[in-house]
Amino acid sequence: MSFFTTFFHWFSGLFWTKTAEFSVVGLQASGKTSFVNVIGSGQWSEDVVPTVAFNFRKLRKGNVTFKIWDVAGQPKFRSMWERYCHGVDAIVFVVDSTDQEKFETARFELQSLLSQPTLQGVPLLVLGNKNDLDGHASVQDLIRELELNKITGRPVSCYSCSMKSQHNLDIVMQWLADRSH
Ligand SMILES: Nc1nc2c(ncn2[C@@H]2O[C@H](COP(=O)(O)OP(=O)(O)O)[C@@H](O)[C@H]2O)c(=O)[nH]1
Ligand SMILES: [Mg+2]
Repeated sequence: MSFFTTFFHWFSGLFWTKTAEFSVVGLQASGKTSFVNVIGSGQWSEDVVPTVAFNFRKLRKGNVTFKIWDVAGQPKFRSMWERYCHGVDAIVFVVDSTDQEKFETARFELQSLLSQPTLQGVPLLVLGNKNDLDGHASVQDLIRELELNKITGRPVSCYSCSMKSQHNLDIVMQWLADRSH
């Protein structure tokens, strides 16, 4: 490599940003839009308008540009998840960890999504949201209920967090930044 090529690589590295693209899916009212709002603007709001179809958001943290698809969770939109998850660097699956009655549906939807051949190997991050509320499921509970230990062929992580108190969101953002390239 010539001096100039080496110099160019060093120089561009100072300004170059890396990119991580991910899709946020999960049942309705689990906190997907709240997540995107909180990481985007640091703003927590009690009233979130239910998402119709999807929102796209781009934001920059340090030298990482995040491209985020926030996909609606109502039953009629779930068939779109696969399309939005295709080709991303990570799938973020948000669960309301206080809504035990919906764990079975969440497991079914998550496992169906992951069984799509187009999504093979895509890393998965499961967020057990709303841990500011009493009676929320722990990470251990979520691993069992969503059968996360049966998932093979991709990296899987699960964190308990809260969009409201922003608990654990720093670890979550680091996990996502680590998927950038
Ligand atoms: N207590 C609590 N409520 C939350 C949290 N995250 C979201 N919510 C509430 O849950 C409801 C659904 O949130 P939203 O972001 O619209 O969910 P989405 O349908 O998955 O996009 C809203 O009333 C939010 O205020 C959280 O961490 N703690
Ligand atoms: Mg939403």
